Amino acid sequence: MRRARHPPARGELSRPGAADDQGSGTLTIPTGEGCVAIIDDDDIPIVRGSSDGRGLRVAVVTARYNDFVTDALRDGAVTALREAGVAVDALLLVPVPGAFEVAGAARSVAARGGVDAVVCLGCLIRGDTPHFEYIASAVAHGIAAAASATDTPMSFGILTTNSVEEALERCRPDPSNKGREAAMAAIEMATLGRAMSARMSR
Ligand code: DLZ
Repeated sequence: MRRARHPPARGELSRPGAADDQGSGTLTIPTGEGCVAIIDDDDIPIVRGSSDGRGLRVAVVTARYNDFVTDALRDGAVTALREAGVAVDALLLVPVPGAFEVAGAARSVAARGGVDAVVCLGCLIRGDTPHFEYIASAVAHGIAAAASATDTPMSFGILTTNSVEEALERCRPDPSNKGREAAMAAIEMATLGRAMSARMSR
């Protein structure tokens, strides 16, 4: 394959510095059949979130249905948020009846202001849940729409599993806990928003 090397000229791309900016190496960009441009990505501006939750206010909306799973997801999320530096009084727990109610509550809490991100938690188990696909799809779309309508990051920690066993595997009190993963995604997206505001308003 023919390769063209196109280092950008100095000054062609501006690159404001930032503490969270760890970009390095090269970036390979297809430019057409048989031709690839390799550029030094040190020259490309980058904005990214972090895992630092200090100063963030986060709501955790949790479905009570299947609470033998969702309590453990909530505990994983809260543990991760606290470890990331989110203060106790900057956390808000919002229990709701079931997964179907999660998006509405997430939207309500975000629309009232005062939160930087919402972690959405629930558990749908295929065998136990008639219309499983329909409900799962409604919940996913509802959360995406709520995040979009309120311009607030909302992470998706709704388990959709084939069995109780699969659900239990995903809520263990360890790094694989999906509540923990959702919490860290929420922090990254909230800090990404802050980083964008700081950089892109220049
Ligand atoms: C009704 C129902 C069923 C059958 N299954 C689940 C489930 O697996 N996970 C869950 O979070 N909620 C379930 N629900 C409850 C609905 O989400 C909702 O709370 C009720 O239909 C009331 O609107």
